[in-house]
Amino acid sequence: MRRERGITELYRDDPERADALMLGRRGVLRGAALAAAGAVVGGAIPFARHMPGGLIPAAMAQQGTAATAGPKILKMDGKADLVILGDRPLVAETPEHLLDDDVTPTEKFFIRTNGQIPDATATPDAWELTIDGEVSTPLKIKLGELKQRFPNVTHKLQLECGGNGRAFFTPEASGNQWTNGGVGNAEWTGVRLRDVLQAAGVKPSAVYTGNYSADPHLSGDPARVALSRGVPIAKAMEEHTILAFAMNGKPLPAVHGFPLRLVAPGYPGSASAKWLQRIWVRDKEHDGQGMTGTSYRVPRAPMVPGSKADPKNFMVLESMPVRSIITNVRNGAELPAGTRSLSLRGHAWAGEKTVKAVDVTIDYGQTWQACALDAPPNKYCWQNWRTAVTLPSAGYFELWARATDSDGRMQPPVPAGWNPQGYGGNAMHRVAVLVKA
Ligand SMILES: Nc1nc2c(c(=O)[nH]1)N[C@H]1C(S)=C(S)[C@@H](COP(=O)(O)O)O[C@H]1N2
Ligand SMILES: [Mo]
Repeated sequence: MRRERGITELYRDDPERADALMLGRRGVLRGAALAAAGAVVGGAIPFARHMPGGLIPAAMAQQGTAATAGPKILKMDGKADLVILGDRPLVAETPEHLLDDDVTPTEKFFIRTNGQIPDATATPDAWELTIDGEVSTPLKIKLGELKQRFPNVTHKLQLECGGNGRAFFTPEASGNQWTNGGVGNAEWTGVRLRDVLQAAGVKPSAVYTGNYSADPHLSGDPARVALSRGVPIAKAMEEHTILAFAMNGKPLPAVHGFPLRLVAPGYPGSASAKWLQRIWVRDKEHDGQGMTGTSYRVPRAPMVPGSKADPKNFMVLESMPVRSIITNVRNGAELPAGTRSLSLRGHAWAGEKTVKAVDVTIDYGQTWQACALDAPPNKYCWQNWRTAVTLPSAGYFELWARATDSDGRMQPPVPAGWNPQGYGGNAMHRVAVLVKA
């Protein structure tokens, strides 16, 4: 704890000196600067000569600054100690070290709301779903009938917020400052959306879906919609796009969309509408709340970081990018003196792709070591990886994980593709550890 206080105090009491130590240095840390940086992170930095200039040590990158003394922790029945990123609307992320399970327990699953949380219905089987628009027979079907009429399927599917990783963009991107915890991998049970769409008879003119849900707008104004997104019709017809009524074997909790939600895995989480009431099959790209301007949209051509956006340059963010997390070692962990071998494990996923490699480094990327990587049990389940690293001495180390997707795309060291709302920031996960002397 002393070390965290030290960093916070250093920034509060003498921000210029702190910046000179932690940010303003160029190239190699030497002499007094190295000793001072070592004091801040709590130990010697054996690989200091490889630290990139300007790198903010991971030990402090996620622990709050002088302005935000510490994370605010969620206190909600049935939920673990998630970190609150916003309380109106409620947004909470899962610290990476709480994501160690292969299947994310419901209590540890992140929460993202854009509006209010609707009152849970007492009679879930009477919940009505409407399918209309570009279909030959519009449907109005109760959840009870939906469960009976269509085959029930269960898949492990990762769901990731489009803004996951946003906190690492420079300059700061607007929105909830997710680190890497806007993701979870639950076991979802429901019916395939395509079975239901086929029952309604999808017309050749169908291009896109438009979701409408029961969550009231934050303002309470019934004329305004909290969120209304959709997916291209081909995505809606995929085997793993489901209308889910259960999460990890139990009815969905209220915050996760009770009694019925979509799960469109691989896409930004916002496409997975909770509290779902209507799917409007459209003859063009949906233009509901969250589909236009710079919302869940990314530049076609790179833009100058921090510059003004031209909406004409923007397109809908579809597949999420590749990412990996280390889940068995907590950022800032102190390891007992003499620790030289350290097992590492975690998960990796890549939106609609699969992950073909995960590598780790302990020396700021000078050398990389390949990890063992499992195949997913079903498409869109995150993949487990593991390895062991050898730490040469006592001191401060950073463990970095980097995944590569099936197209050969790799996570960058810092988020690339700056955009005003900070989507798709998939920088490598960095975990600081201090091996006691
Ligand atoms: N109706 C509705 N559905 C929604 C949202 C919302 O605000 N309203 N938020 C979306 C976003 S942005 C994300 S990332 C996921 C989060 O799902 P979770 O809260 O179950 O983790 O739900 C999506 N579905
Ligand atoms: Mo999201």
